[in-house]
Amino acid sequence: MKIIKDKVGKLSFVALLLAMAATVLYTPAASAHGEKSQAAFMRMRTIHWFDLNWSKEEVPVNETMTISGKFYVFEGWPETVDKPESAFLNIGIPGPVFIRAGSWIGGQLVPRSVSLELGETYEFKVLLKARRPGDWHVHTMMNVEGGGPIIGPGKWVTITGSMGSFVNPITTLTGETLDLENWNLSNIIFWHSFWYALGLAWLIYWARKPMFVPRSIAVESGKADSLITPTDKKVGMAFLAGTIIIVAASMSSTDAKYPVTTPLQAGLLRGMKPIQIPAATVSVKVEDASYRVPGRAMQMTLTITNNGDSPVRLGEFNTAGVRFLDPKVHEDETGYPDDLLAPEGLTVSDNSPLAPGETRTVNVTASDAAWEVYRLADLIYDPDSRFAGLLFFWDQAGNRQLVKVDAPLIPAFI
Ligand SMILES: [Cu+2]
Repeated sequence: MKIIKDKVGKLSFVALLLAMAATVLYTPAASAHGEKSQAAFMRMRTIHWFDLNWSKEEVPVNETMTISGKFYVFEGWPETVDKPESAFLNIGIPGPVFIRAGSWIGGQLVPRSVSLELGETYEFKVLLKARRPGDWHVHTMMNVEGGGPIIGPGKWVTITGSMGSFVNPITTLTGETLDLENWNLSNIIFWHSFWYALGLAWLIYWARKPMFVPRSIAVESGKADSLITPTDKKVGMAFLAGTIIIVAASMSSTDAKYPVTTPLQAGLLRGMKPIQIPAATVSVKVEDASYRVPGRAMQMTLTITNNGDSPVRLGEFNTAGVRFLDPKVHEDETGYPDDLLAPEGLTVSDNSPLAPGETRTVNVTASDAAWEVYRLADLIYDPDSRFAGLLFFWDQAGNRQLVKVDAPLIPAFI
């Protein structure tokens, strides 16, 4: 009877090990990124992405596309999120469906983390090379140390062709050309399997013996020494010595084969060049702002003063990548993602041109299902219900001005 129990115990232990191994190895394909579950204030009050352009909607494997645009590092950055002193310009995609061939901020190559200044606007570009066929949601993204990944707007891009034809050739500093996609793959597989097998052998060796309860009883009754036999000691020594010898030998053979190696480069790039935007000649004061839950609309009372020398009209309100437009002033021709664009979502009580020197108080409504779909309305349940965004004004000649707004938002439930 005892033997049967022991066997059952060992079997279930092995089953547990296999289950754990399977969990580690199983990685399901991600179908969404959770961009909508990121707190609304994170998307509205950290990085404002605008003038975005995805150069292609369909791209064959091995071909490249770019995502370019600008981002404004919001001046009223929330206290609860670490400042972007160490930030990394990234792309939000479900795994390596593209490889990043290069990224630039203000024209400078940024393969590393950068330090960004609050209140500044930067121009960026990311060059991507298509790797895995499928329909992918491609987002802009900024990884902020202590703040997490801050996701920007996403657009669906289709990659066509077959992944088998993907190549990623590079030339090393010693003049060797190799394909990073499968370079030394067999070696990588060998070492992973080897150490996995060795670890498993170690576990199985000890799992053959009585475990947990019998061991505990033996220890409590003062027979702990009897649990480890001289053979166990020899096996333990052999594992230890074997591991050290294998590591030392393989390391010296690797050193001999690749005498020149450089470490992975890390570190922080400072002094990113922001765009010099001329000071806005339009000033906006938010008198009040409320969000009407039943109407899925945000209402703002704005006092707008035109200190410039040409009449202007309000054409766009952009928050968290959702763009509300007044079609009489501005229409989007960039192929901006549909779900983030409300082409007629902006209503201004009086949007006749505001003459130079004139001040006017208007009611502005930004309404679209995106408030709920993108869960931006969740903002009203925050302990610090503030909204922020960018207002764009145009004059007759098509010159655009950008004005930032940041104010408390009061919900209305009726
Ligand atoms: Cu997405």
